[in-house]
Amino acid sequence: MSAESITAGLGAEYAATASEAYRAALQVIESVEPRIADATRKELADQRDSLKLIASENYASPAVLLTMGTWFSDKYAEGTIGHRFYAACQNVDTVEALAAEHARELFGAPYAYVQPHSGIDANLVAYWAILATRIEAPGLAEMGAKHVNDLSEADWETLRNAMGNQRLMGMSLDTGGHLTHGFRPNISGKMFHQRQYGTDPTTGFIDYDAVAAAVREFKPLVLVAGYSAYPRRVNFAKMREIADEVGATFMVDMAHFAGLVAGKVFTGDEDPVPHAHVVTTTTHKSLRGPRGGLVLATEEYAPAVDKGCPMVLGGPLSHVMAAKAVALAEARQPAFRQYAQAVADNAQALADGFVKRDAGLVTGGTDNHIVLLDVTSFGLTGRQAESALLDSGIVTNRNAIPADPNGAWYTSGIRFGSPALTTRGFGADEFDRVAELVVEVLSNTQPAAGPNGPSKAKYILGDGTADRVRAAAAELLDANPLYPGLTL
Ligand code: DSN
Repeated sequence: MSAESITAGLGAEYAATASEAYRAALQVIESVEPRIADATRKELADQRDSLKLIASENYASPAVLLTMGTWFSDKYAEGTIGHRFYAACQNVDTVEALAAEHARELFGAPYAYVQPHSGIDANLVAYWAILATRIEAPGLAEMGAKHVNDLSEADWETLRNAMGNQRLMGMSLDTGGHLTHGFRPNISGKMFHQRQYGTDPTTGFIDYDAVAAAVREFKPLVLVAGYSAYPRRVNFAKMREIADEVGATFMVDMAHFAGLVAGKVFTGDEDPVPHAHVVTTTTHKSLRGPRGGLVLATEEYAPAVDKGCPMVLGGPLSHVMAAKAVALAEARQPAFRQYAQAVADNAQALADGFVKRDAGLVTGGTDNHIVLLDVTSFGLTGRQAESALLDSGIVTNRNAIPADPNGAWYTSGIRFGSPALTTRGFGADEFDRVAELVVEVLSNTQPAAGPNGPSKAKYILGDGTADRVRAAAAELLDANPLYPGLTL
């Protein structure tokens, strides 16, 4: 695999032009609010100088980043392509249509909606589109009305109650699901009567027979698959069969692994697009685009999804839709497939690096881009481990593990992801060295007591560890520079 093809996304080929553009932009910002210019410079330096292993982060290309800084930001365009509530949206129409076309072509989907501002917004659009299609539209027909505004107050109340009394089943948060998949503190757990499926307590893997039994018993209107901390692949064909048994709409949130779908690492039963009625994603994780979301849907659900704004969303961020179009165009290049394969190979190398150093992994390994380390094997909480790693220049996030004894705040796990460092050009040897450095930090960290006894947050990092690890990390980072040639 050629290293250049993986790092091509960082824009080395146009670094001189990008440097000029950024220098000019920072000069302009400086003249208005110098502290923002300083923070912007410092953010680049911090990102360049640390091992970024947060599984949901990446580095977008300068082309994507620069696309966001334009006058499209100033335009209102509520509505959809060719059907806006504002005048003079012809250029926004061009941008939105191009982004949607790239998304449809990239993922092989009949329909794409590129307006969602985030993954949560994409999921809300999807949920309301499913309710509109499955409950509102047939309810209206039964009541002999064409539009909700034609209903009497009493009929509307009946329909509203029907929409607010539906069932949703998704993966539980502690086994790797996402808070928008029916977690009570999130709106998804309040607007739906929800129940969750988990993983096998012994193996940590999804047990499809157990999911099928739970779905048969609960009979949800919506079955959600997808995860933010499950280190394994999902068989979406099997999940669709389970949904079909009870007539559930099958929705997949591929926010984390959209890059692996786009890059054809997940194909066949592991590609959610041919199997789900609705697929949602963010655009900034493994897909390596701007912060935002999108929804893919079958013809049946497309008309309701297309009403995402104003149904759920405020005015579309046209400058971000433009950047989505650029990022999706990048993901359609052959080099992106090499990148996606390297993401999966590197996560494997990281997991192997932990296993050979006797560090405990949830499910014993990975076959996607996530590695979930159980830090109880080091006598630490996730919070202590996250802080000690950060002191040493390793940026991760703490994460619950199944049946976590320390809850969702302190946690017992650290989640690692390979997308960002793979974009920098790290390969399997570098990821093995990263595993070695992580183990070095955690082996030299002790839990410490707080003023009132045992603490889940306080820790003592052995003398010299942070400096030693930072120096070793610097060697890896210097050999794989972020935005090579970009100078501010
Ligand atoms: N915040 C994202 C993540 O880190 O996985 C999910 O919303």
